[in-house]
Amino acid sequence: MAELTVLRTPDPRLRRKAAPVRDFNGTLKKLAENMLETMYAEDGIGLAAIQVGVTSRLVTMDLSSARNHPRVLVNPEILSREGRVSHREGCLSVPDYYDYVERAARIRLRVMDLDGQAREEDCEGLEAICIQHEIDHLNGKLFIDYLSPMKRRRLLKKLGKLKRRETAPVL
Ligand code: GNR
Ligand code: NI
Repeated sequence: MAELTVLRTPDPRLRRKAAPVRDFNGTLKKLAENMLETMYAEDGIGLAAIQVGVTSRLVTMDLSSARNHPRVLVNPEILSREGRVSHREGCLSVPDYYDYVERAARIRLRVMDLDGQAREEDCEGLEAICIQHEIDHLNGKLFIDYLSPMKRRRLLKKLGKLKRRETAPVL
């Protein structure tokens, strides 16, 4: 297994749209394993392939507190949504920023496993929130896109400053 590098905003690669997985082969399984290792190393509850620079509709997740329930979602698709909830979110691609995002409280999901076997399931709570966050990644969307224009401007300014400081030339 190998740990992968997680891209951070404003990396334009986070804005690409991922394509459906069509080849259910060893390369896919290897990528899923490496994504799980990366997700655990970074203490995330979910990770989308887009975040490690791969434009495939592949997501890993583990919502258990013991971190021993790895899940792999291939080509996840929301069939229907119900209700609204607001939850404080964070993102491995947006370090050190957390804020409330409103999403559907319950979703019906169609998803495939690593062998291409499709099934449907109903999700709610943190699981439903995390899946919506990850599917957004697969469509090039970040949770900070939902912020009010004022909050967004403030955050982008802060990120811009951090970036400049990191790359400032040493005189
Ligand atoms: O680790 C994560 N925590 C989290 C908390 C609330 C809502 C969504 C998430 S996902 C995030 C990991 C991540 O960036 N996945 O894309
Ligand atoms: Ni994220």
